[in-house]
Parts: sequence; C-alpha cells; structure tokens
Amino acid sequence: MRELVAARRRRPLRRGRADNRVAELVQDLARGDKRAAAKLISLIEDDEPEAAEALERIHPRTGKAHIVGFTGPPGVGKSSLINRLVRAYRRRGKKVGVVAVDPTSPFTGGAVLGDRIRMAETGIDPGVFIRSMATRGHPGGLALATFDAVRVLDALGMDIVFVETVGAGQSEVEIAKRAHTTVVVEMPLSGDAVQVMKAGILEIGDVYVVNKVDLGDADGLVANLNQEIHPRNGWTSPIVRTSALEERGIPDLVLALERHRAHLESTGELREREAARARQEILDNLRRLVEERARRADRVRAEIDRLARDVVERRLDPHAAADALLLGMARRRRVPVPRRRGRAS
Ligand SMILES: Nc1nc2c(ncn2[C@@H]2O[C@H](COP(=O)(O)OP(=O)(O)OP(=O)(O)O)[C@@H](O)[C@H]2O)c(=O)[nH]1
Ligand SMILES: [Mg+2]
Repeated sequence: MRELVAARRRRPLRRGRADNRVAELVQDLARGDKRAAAKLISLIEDDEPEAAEALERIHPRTGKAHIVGFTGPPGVGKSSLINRLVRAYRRRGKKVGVVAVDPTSPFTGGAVLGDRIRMAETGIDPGVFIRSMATRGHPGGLALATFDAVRVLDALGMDIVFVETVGAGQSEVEIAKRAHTTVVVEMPLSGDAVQVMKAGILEIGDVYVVNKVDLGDADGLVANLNQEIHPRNGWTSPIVRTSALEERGIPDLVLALERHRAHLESTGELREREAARARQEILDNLRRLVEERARRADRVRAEIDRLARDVVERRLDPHAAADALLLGMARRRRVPVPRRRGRAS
C-alpha cells in the first residue's frame, strides 16, 4: 500500500491542454469565480476524464467550510429554511453555498417562498452559490458526487455549505450524516413524524427543527422529540421551532448551528467526523475505481492472465500478483513485473 501511495506521489502531473484548463479553472475557483465553480462541478458530475485531476488540485484548498446537511420528509420546508438561512448568513457577511440533491420543488425561481429569492438575485451575489445535483448516473454513488460538489464550494471560499436531501431514505440519510452538522426537519402536522424518526433519524440529528409552527400546535411533537433525544458525546441536540414562511426562529437556528460547530471544534469531534467521512470516501472511490476498471475488463483480464502465469511458474505469489495488479491500475499503464519478495504481512 505504501508503494501505491508513493507511486501516486511520484506520478508527474500530466501536461497538456486539458491539464492547463483544469489548473486555470482551479485557480479561478480559489479567487472566488462562481463560473469556474459551476464548470468544475459539471466536470465532476459528468465524470469527465479531467475530474480526478480537478479534485486533486481542489482538495488542498478545502477544509474551511462548515458543512450542514438538511434532511426530513418532502415538503417540510427544508429549501425554505435554507433560503432564510442564506439571507441570515449573508447579513452577517458570510459566504454561503447550497447543494440540493434532486429537490422536488425548485430552489430558486420564486416558487418556494412568499418572500422570494429569485435566481437573478443570488446569481449576481458573489457570496452565494446554489447548485442542484441530479440523483442518477453517479458511478461512485450519490453521496460521493454530492460531497465532491461540496468540496468545490469549500474551495470557492464559502464559509458555510448547506446540503439538502429529500426524504428519509437510506441514501439521503447517508448524505446528511456525512455533514459536520446534521439538521433534521419535521413539522407539527406530519402525524407519523415520530415514527419516521424512529426509523433511524433520531440517531443522526445534531439539531432538530420543527418548522411550520404557524400552521399548528408544535408542543406535542416537541414533547415527543424531547423524550427521544439523548445526549451524545456531550451534546444534546436542541429542538428549534421555526416558521420559514413568517421568518420566525431563524436566529435561533443560526445560533444552534454555530453552537454545534463550536462544540465539534472544542471536543475534537470535527476531526473525527472528517476522518469518518474520509474513510467512507476512500471506500466509495475504491468501488468506483474497480467499477471503472471492470468496464475495461479486456485489458485487466490480459494482465491477470500474465500474472497468473507468473504465479504458476512460481515467480510470484498470488498476494504479490494482486498488489502488482493494483499498482498497475493506479499507474494506468501496464503492470510492472515486481521484484520477487516474501508474502507481505
Ligand atoms: N405555512 C408554512 N408553509 C411553509 C413553511 N415553510 C415552507 N412552507 C411551504 O411548504 C412548501 C414546501 O416547502 P419547501 O421549502 O419546498 O419544502 P422542502 O422540504 O424543501 O420540500 P422538498 O424539497 O420537496 O422535500 C412550500 O409551499 C412552502 O412555501 C412554513 O414555515 N409555514
Ligand atoms: Mg426542497
């Protein structure tokens, strides 16, 4: 494995038009250019050949943004709340990114709120970037593609990035819980809300929001939630009552997000959560790489045949052969014949 990492480090950056273009885009991104961000996310979303190069250049420029995942049943008001938060953070001079995973209602364009943020309004503000991701066609999984887009926004200089996912399905929960802070949104009128939460959602919320308090009595739901929430690692998830429509409770929500961020930093859990996500992303990428190679199975099969002959001739043991295959894949060229060696521990 160490060999593999070293090989990757030694690999010279390929020089060509494409690379220059990617390097330029990433430089523009780091200067806060939203057009560069949009292009880079498209590269990644479409799984273009330059995507890997782009992510390699982007990654060192990330790590500053507070990543906040929003999840909850359809229509509960996640987009409306995020729109309110975007404004609240802009008023505080913060730059805000939003990645929405296939929202069923449009984010911008005026349909969501009485008090609207139109596309044009956020489009010209250099401190706001909103992007929707399609749910289909991500070879490494939706969560991976989503967080690659989050990375782009982090490198763009956004102070906070909201990730909205719809529903409480496995993949949505997967995405939300990879954030630094996970917000679970419910509303008083969703009668089966607590049942939905029991199906896994109660374990993931760092902040609970009871939205649409203008529509009905929230006390029952808040009391139910209170019973179910228990402290984890010194943090008791607060329950915030909001009305996105009437703009109530938004400062409380901002405060809850900031308090959670401070808690993560002071306890070292921020790093732990990032390490957990990194582990998951390495595995996601590994799966993606294997899938990619499988698509070019002819070449890989020829390499396996060659290595198999070496194993039969006792020039290699199967473990070393697998190592060599992996190394060859990492270098994207023919598998080198490794030195003879004993079985790695
Ligand atoms: N009365 C009331 N309506 C609200 C509130 N917040 C959002 N809505 C309305 O509820 C509807 C759904 O709001 P969205 O913000 O799109 O909800 P969402 O959770 O993002 O929906 P999906 O992305 O489709 O899951 C819209 O018609 C909003 O105007 C609120 O606090 N009170
Ligand atoms: Mg939405």
